[in-house]
Amino acid sequence: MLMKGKKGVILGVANNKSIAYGIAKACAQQGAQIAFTYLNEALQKRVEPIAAEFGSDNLVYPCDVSKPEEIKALKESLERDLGQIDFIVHSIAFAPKEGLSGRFYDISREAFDIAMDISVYSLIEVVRELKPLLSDNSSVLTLTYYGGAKYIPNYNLMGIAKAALEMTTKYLAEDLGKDGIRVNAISAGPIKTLAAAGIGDFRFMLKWNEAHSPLKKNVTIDEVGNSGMYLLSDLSSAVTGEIHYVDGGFNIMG
Ligand code: 0WD
Repeated sequence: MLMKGKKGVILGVANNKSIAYGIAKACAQQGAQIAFTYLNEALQKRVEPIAAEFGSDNLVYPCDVSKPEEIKALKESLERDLGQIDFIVHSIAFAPKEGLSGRFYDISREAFDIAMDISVYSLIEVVRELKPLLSDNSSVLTLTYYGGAKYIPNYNLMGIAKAALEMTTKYLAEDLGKDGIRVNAISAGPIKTLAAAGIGDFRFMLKWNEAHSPLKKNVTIDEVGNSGMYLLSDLSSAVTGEIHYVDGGFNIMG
């Protein structure tokens, strides 16, 4: 029971294929108490049964991270229902479809701003707003992808957002280390989820990763979940500012 006594919030469960679902499962199995958020009413119907599955029926809150007032309301709700928390999982990204295929340099300012706002700035704002609730031995985790470190066909605008997210992870880690808060990212290999469906020729990415990674396989949300649980637990008490690859080793290949 590596997460016994720990309480936290997971943002970014859309359904039971979401990476955030894999992380919730691993944390719940190790005894964590988890609060969940949903983006909108359509997703509320998906997230509520998932929360119930993990014994969190009364810990489900709206939070569209593009709306500062919803982040503030989340803080109030968590304070009321959980008091202190020990972990935050940020498993959220969005880019308008025009940013996920075709020629990168055609990207509009509007699409660029939306992707950066939802996929990057939201991590900073969520951490800042929830900081008063974080215990002095707490852990923040976000999700990134190799397309933020190297060119990946069609990842385009999201690659720029992930590069910014990875540096955000490091700057937050430095800022918050003195308060006993660790901040890490998992760079997951490609997984077929709702968000992934928006990326041009995603099936090719899956095949390519499988064929060219040392482990010769694609990763599962359970595998990312287990690594996430480690980064949220005290097992990783000396780890912060890390971009931890959970990709079958794909990133080491030349
Ligand atoms: O191959 C993949 N699937 C990888 C995903 C490889 C490596 C990293 N990632 C990252 C994604 O970029 C994202 O940061 O993992 C994170 C989670 O993505 P996911 O699990 O692949 O996708 P999904 O199940 O769709 O969850 C992402 C969710 C959204 O789902 P939809 O499909 O509705 O966009 O992010 C949430 C939403 O629930 N989301 C928001 N939540 C609050 N406010 C917002 C928002 N404005 N926008 C999207």
